[in-house]
Amino acid sequence: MNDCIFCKIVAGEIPSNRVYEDELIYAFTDIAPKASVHVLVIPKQHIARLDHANQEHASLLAHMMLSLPKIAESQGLKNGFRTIINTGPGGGQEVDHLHIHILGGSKMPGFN
Ligand code: D5M
Repeated sequence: MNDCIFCKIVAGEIPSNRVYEDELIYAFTDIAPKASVHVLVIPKQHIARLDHANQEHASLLAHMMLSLPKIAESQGLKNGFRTIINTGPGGGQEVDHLHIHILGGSKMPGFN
């Protein structure tokens, strides 16, 4: 966990472009955007992957989900957005700290 780059972002040890923060979650722009708006929403608590979460994390996960629309709208996505959670190597997860991608605007990858 100490080597987790997203934990270091939460701690302010690695710079990030913060777009939202509260007591439980932190949101910042993706360093390699795949769309004109590309934000990552993470729990401040280290949870490596979605499939490492359990019932103890239920309220935190709900808070993350319910925060997505206002974070997206704050970034100008008034007409909807896409969310992606990559889980494990089979899901293409590269950073082992749970994160929800918010994508919107042009050049969105994935399913249509
Ligand atoms: O997505 C991991 C995402 O994390 C990927 O889109 C790049 C992004 N990333 C990696 N390092 C940083 C920093 N330092 N700032 C902002 N964004 C970053 P995954 O779902 O794991 O493939």
